[in-house]
Amino acid sequence: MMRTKLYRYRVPFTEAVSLGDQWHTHREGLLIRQSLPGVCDGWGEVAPLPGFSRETLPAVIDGLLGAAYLTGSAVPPSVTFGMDTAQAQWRMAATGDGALRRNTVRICALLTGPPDTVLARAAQAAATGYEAVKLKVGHRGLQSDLELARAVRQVIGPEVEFRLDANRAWVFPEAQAFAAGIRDLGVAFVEEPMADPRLLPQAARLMPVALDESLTALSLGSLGNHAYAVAIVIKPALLGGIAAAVSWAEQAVHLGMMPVISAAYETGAGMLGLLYTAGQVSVEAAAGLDTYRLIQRDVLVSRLALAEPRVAIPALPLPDRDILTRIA
Ligand code: OSB
Ligand code: MG
Repeated sequence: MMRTKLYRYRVPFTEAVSLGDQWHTHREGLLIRQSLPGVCDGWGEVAPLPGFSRETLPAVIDGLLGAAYLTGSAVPPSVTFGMDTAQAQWRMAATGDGALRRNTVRICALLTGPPDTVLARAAQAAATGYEAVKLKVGHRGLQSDLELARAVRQVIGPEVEFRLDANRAWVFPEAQAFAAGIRDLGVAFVEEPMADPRLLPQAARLMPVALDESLTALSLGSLGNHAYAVAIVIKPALLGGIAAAVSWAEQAVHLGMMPVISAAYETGAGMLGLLYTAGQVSVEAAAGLDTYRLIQRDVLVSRLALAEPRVAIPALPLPDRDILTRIA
């Protein structure tokens, strides 16, 4: 008999994390275990991201404990992602990694913290061989953001791919001023520059733009209407799981956009699903999985080795029962 077990976790971040308009000191979510004892076993993470997911953790728990997802109400993306991850593990254990196109995944270093820390991390990333770095902008004030972006480029040298993420910070004149300020910095893209996403096509005439938050409001079939963007940031937990994420990625490739697989602050259990997703995409872009650094205490017995420019897709994870509370 197939068994499903559900566990709840709550683990601290290493530093407060801003999501939407709230600061969070902890990450909370579920691990879902699907097994046929003696035959197959897989673990996935179901962890809606506050400020980004439409579903909430309590609603997901209700849905999983009741029969909601069996009887009509749509399965939310975070749940599909967890189920996909658990099933990917069975397949990996049973038949090997047949769906994977590569054994390693390139990682984009995420530069967080105050300016000094950002620059120190940027220098360290370049020195240790990271091929891409990402800096959040939009919250320091335009001049400070521009100065820091320029300093980061100085520190990483001309070869490292430089990504920016504004998380919808700007009105049009601000975006214009920012675009003018980064013109000579060789920025790969700016994620979501516009407070009003209807202005993205106009912004894309001034700077290379990537879609992130906007994707959850789009359908895969309409992505072609957004070919002004040079990249899309694909978060499987927000877009409906591993298979859906790979479909978004291949559609992006078809349209000439860079497909960036990215995290929604998953723990190690979810990171495995993200690595498995990134490994399946035909075109490799450095994946945004460096948020793992901010998970201070993982739900796995031993941490994944993700703090490197290129990481191996690891074997099956062993969750740590001491940090999990079984709820079903
Ligand atoms: O804005 O891209 C974002 C993580 C959770 C929610 C939103 C975002 C992120 C990241 C992931 O920045 C890290 C990355 O993309 O490199
Ligand atoms: Mg983003």
